[in-house]
Amino acid sequence: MREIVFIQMGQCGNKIAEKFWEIIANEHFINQCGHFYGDSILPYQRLNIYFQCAQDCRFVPRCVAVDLEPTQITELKNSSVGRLFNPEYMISGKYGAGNNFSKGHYTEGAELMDCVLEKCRLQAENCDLLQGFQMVHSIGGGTGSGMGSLAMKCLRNDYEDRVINTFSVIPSSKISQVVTEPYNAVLGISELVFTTDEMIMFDNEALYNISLASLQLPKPNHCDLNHLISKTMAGVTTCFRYPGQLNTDLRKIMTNMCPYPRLKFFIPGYAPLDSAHNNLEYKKITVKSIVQQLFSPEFRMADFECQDEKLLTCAAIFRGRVSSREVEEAMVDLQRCRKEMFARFIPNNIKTAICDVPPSGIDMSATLLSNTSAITVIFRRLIQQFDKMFEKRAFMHWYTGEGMEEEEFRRARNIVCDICDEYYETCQFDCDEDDNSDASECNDECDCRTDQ
Ligand SMILES: Nc1nc2c(ncn2[C@@H]2O[C@H](COP(=O)(O)OP(=O)(O)OP(=O)(O)O)[C@@H](O)[C@H]2O)c(=O)[nH]1
Ligand SMILES: [Mg+2]
Repeated sequence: MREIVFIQMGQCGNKIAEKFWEIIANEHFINQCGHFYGDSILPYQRLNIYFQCAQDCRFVPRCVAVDLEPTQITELKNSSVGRLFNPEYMISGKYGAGNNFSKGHYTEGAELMDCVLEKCRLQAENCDLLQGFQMVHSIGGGTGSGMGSLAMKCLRNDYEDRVINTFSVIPSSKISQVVTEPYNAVLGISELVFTTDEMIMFDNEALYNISLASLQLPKPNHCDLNHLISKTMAGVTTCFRYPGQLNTDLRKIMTNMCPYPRLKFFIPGYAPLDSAHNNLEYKKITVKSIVQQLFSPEFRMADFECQDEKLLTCAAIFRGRVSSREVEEAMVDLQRCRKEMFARFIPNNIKTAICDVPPSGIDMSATLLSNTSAITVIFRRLIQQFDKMFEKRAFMHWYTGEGMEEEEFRRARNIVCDICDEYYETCQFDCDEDDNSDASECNDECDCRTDQ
């Protein structure tokens, strides 16, 4: 088996992970005590990817839960999936990192790091053939950004040839009042870009907008956002969890999706999106409507106003009894209509996979990962907020007080700017090529807007 060790870091990471485990336990017919109650082989076949089989055929999530304060870990233990977890792999500190990257990276978090690494090592040793690590965290929090990036740095040293993938939540002032988040986020990204292989970025701002405008939730909260994130994570991991052909492990995703080593930031999408108030049972869902929604800006999970966005690569994973011909036609239609959006110097840059097993409650769904220049809009938003504070050295004493130096901030900012430049330069390759495209090829019937 190609097992994955899952790391859930900080409050945000553990809250999202709770939902994620709830969904995948349900999909794989694992009850609250960890026992398999299904009657078919399909959900059982690859259970070992995310679960460790313990005594009495009990399936235990192969995860390490970490937070520098105890509250969230206690909540996780008391949640509906709490009994699934092995308490020995739940680690908490006392006081938290106080929204401060440096506490997570250099002081409080560093003190607890040996313990975290030891737990990761034990989990890895219990695997037949470890494929890599996945971490879910927020890059706005002190623990999520500081300790999360430190953990990835240490794991990269210890497991050079394993794949490291993160699900990283980007902060937004629409849902959080913490002023130091742009510092933490820029510092976090500047570390993670060197230690991870692929980063799937969830922008809280976009998720908030989707919830408010498209799903019509009057006042979206973290729970609403986590509903969307966890469903998408379950979608992304479908190919690992069930037998299939494409992107069946972390390394294949990496190879297919990253044309250059530093261009490894993926924006996710999921369709059909729902909420507690927006019930899908009454809607007709077709392959065409799913594809339209996946690529429509109102439903993408990264907030951006990118006029000349270029999609370098993308992977779409369909679930349910969908016809591969219909999927192929819908994708071809889309590429024809939105020709300008796809980078021409990478032919066949859309990969699709189909998994017969639908998510529970609906007939079909799709998840998209896209490596797109639009990520730079988010990075620039963070840099702008970072610059405003850094210009006046606001809140710097919290960081220098823990031993950090101003130079580290400058370096981090430059690294994030360099990533933006690299995306920009890569997209210029298309301008160098002859443009033989003819927009009129797109027939009038082809409507790539969502019909939600
Ligand atoms: N989507 C989502 N975002 C969250 C959630 N909880 C916190 N956040 C966001 O994450 C950022 C704060 O990170 P936390 O995870 O609370 O912080 P932490 O990693 O525990 O670090 P410290 O509390 O500073 O030690 C803010 O931008 C929040 O909006 C959540 O459940 N879902
Ligand atoms: Mg916290």
